[in-house]
Amino acid sequence: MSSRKPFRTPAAVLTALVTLIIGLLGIAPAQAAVSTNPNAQTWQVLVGNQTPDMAIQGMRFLPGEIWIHQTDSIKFVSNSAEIHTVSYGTPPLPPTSRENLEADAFTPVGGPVFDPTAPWTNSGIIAPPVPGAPFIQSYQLKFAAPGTFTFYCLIHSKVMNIVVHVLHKQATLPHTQAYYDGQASVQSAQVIADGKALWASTAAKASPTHVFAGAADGQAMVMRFIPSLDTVRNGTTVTFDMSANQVLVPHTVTFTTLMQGGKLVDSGTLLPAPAGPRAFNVTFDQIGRWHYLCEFHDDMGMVGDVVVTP
Ligand SMILES: [Cu+2]
Repeated sequence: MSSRKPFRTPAAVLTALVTLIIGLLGIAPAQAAVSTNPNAQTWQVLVGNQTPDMAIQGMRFLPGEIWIHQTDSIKFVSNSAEIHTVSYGTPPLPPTSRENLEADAFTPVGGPVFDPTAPWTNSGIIAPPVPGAPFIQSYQLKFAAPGTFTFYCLIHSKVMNIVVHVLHKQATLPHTQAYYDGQASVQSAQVIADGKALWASTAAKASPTHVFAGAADGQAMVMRFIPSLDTVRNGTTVTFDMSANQVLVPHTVTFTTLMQGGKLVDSGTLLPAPAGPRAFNVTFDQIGRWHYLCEFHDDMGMVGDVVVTP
């Protein structure tokens, strides 16, 4: 089950993609003049971030803006369990279906030198290693010509982007890698704080009969059931609610042993409205402790229990 997770995650963002591919073209012209500048530097950018328990996932490049010289390179490095891409331009398949999105996200396009005149550049999936999955843990791109280029994550839409300013070789750069590392730390902490606040405000709205299946805003996702441990009396109906997700992350409520009508109780894929069913109701009719999980995010610890008392 968990091995399917990375492949199923892109389904999440189906509708988010509708707004995604607009306005990213038409930037600077390129000269194919890659020199062998001995002073060329490789800069590092982190892709995503998370808390150590993976409960909070950040949808940010760290830093989100960088100034480099032409002939320099950027190494984008996986920094969270969630999958991401480094992408530029318009993907070949319109993101109107999950299949198209997966095909675009999983297919690397472009060479080691960035070509801003190409319609589409894509890293493939950047993520920690998963057996059998074609994930890369880092992605290095060299920049030949000056210009300003906005890259984004195809999985999480244009809200997760990085602006790359490529300056002429003789220009003075405003910052060092150490500065960007500091920026990355500050921005990472901001994202985590945002996720914790979102988690707390969602918990304040929850009750034993109203469990939230995750929460997400523009930059942080809480990969937890809120609350994850629930106690109700037999006969109670519990609503598992998707409405705290403001981005189109998918979750499931999949019980591992609770049977009703001869089959395991399972919500199937839930998406926030209007993309899909926004809630799943379960009326508990058996005393016991019932474990459930999110099929997409159980690897990140998105699991729960409902204790049903007489
Ligand atoms: Cu989930």
